[in-house]
Amino acid sequence: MDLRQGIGPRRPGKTADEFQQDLLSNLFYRRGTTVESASARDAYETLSLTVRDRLAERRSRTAAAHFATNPRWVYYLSAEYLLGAQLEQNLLYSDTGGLAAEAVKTLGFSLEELEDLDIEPGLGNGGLGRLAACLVDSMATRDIPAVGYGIRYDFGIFHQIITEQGQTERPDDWAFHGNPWEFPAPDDRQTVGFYGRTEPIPGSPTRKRWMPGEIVLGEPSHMLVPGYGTETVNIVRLWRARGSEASFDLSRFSAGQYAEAVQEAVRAENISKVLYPDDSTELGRELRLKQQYFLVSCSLRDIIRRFRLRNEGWAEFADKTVIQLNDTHPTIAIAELMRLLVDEYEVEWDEAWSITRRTFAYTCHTLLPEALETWPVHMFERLLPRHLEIIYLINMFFLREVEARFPGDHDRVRRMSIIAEGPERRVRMAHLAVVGTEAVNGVAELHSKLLRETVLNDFAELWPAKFQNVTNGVSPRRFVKIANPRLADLITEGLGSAAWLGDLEQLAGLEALAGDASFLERWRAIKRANKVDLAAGDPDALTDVMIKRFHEYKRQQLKLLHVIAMYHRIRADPSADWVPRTVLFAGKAAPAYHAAKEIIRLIATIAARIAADPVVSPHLRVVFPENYNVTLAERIIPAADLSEQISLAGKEASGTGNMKLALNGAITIGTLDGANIEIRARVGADNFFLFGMDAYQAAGAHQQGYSPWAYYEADGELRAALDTLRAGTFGEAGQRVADSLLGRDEYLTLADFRSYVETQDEVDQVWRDPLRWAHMSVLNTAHSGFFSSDRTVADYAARIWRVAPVPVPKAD
Ligand code: Z57
Repeated sequence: MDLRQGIGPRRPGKTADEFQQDLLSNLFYRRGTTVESASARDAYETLSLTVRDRLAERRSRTAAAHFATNPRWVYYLSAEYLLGAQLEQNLLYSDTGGLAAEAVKTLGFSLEELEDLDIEPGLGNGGLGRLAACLVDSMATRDIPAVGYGIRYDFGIFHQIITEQGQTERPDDWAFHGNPWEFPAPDDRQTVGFYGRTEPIPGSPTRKRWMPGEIVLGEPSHMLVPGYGTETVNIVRLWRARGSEASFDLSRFSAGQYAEAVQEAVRAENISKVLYPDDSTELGRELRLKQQYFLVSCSLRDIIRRFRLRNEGWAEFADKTVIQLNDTHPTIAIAELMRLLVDEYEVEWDEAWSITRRTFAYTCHTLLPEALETWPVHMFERLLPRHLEIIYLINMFFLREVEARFPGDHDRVRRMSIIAEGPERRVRMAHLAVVGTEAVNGVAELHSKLLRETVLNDFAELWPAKFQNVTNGVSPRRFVKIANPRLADLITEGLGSAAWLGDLEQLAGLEALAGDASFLERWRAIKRANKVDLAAGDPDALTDVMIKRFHEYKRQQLKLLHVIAMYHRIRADPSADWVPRTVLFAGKAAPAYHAAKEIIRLIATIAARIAADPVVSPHLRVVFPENYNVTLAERIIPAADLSEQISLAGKEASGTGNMKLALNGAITIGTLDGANIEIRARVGADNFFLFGMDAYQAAGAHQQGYSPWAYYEADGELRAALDTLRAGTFGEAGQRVADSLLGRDEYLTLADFRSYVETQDEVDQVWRDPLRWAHMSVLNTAHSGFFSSDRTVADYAARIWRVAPVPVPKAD
């Protein structure tokens, strides 16, 4: 029965007058200030609330439609979300940009001023976190009932400062001034246990009682995730750790030990204090495992609570629920669901295991061994004793299955075990993730293939049907419409409609315009205007960008060797007709990743040296805008001419910056790695600068006696670049980078150098023919429609989740 009987809250109005009135009401009644005394921040908060109300109204209709339908749900579990700034996106998705721009003028501010105050929740490191944000956007856009679960870190990814000394880090107190986009939901708080011991339950062979030694509260809040061009508004629910009431020690307080009285609560709250700033590497710290279990435990209980709103028993749980694990970080969920079912809800083991396996799916995002999480057994045992017991049982049944399929193949059993034996036994989370899920996917064709052939080969032999590919994608709203409004307008004009924003394959229609000289001129003018806005050097220079986390496998060092080669060439012949270039690097290095920080330091040194060199600086400029984040990406990507995707083949799982740049008309120079291969297949080999060895050549190189010195000896230009570094011309960082390259050169930088430089020479040649370049640029945009995250989500929905959209009725 609907108790409201047709009565509901007054809906926010659609007219300019109503928007204006709502803005003033919010200023007075929610912000508690007046027009006369409103600060810019008052105006920002008030505008945000006014926009948020419009989405909240849609949210209430979405929740009602979902409740009525009792659909199959997607729950996305991710330790990271890089949502980006909220105001502009929410204006776009609520179609209130025009109303807002007018209304805020009456408060004495411009929309741009207020956008500058917007928060950017940096709750992630890089590609994996941004992918989570693009996927939740596209799930809402595709009307898929979904919740994204994550952690509300007090401190997000650190704020980076660049000096000539390299990178320094500052804390990112992202919600210091509050977060107007967030709804706290304290009534949905959960209780999470850690440590302690387990006890058998008499008469039950599999059930156990776990008596945790520490109890922490998880308090949720959520942010709204609107769909584009639809009524759906989903949520991302973020958990924050709090001490329980019992963690306040009254007796100590009474004894005057004030700090000691709260120390347990402080310890509890540390769990969601800070994001670990490592991308694609694992530290194996206990607090990180605590974060992971905290996210999982809170989220699973919330999922079960939501299931129970419309369903009884467990028979339908796996039909109504799919939980997607974003990498191994939330994989402990497999053991936790087993624990909840078996110990708390008294479901038989086999039945619980059947439910669990059918509920989960796992996305793997890497091939790097150092990114595959393993936890020391002794740490697990201390922190999560019951989960370790459950993992042992899962492993026992699993290894029996392996033994039955491959009798006598003891080595295979050892390789596949969830527990790695050795001097320090470890829990292999990727193995648990494969064993406990219905589907496993990689994030680009090559990556999925290499997963099957290498790291997960044994598992792919056992369960071939489990392994799939779902190529990543990016949100065209954020990375074209919002980031590059000029280009978006030209595309809409060229295609005669804005429908491409919800159906990106329509970009193919631009092909018909790629031969039109006046269209190409406008295309060029937009790129130039975007460069003027970015203000990172001569807008007529070729803007060559490498924007991504710093990691040796991504090979920023290769780009640097090319920069040094260009520097030497210009100095040798200053009056030649050089193609002017601005080389732009941006990105963060994990604070403890010394080799990556040396590379940043070296870039800073070379940038300064070139800027001070009157011979070289007219032709070549190196810039390093600091603190790369989603907002900065939105400024750089529209201004890029050349997209550097130069990882060693077989190391970059997919890449998503490569997609954003191609969509914005940058031409890729890249290896046959990750999604580069699919970009090249779509935009055409003629519109992509390919270089370097392939993944199979790369994989064999070290065993075949790879020697960086052979390349050093054979290539004079390479030798000159390395000798300059070795001589200390660019400081100690340069010497250390050269030592590493001439030492082992793990990522075969020297082997790919000649091919890279030759291809860069080709880039220069094409650049000298501006219309040819523009033509290639248009074709990159035209044929990148596949890389919409709307397509990615459609793939997951059809092949992995098997969910149907639930349309939300329009307001009457
Ligand atoms: C991360 O950002 C990625 C993989 C990881 O294992 C971790 Br941990 C963090 C990245 C990959 O390096 C990219 O190639 C990929 O495009 C991205 O995840 C999204 O799938």
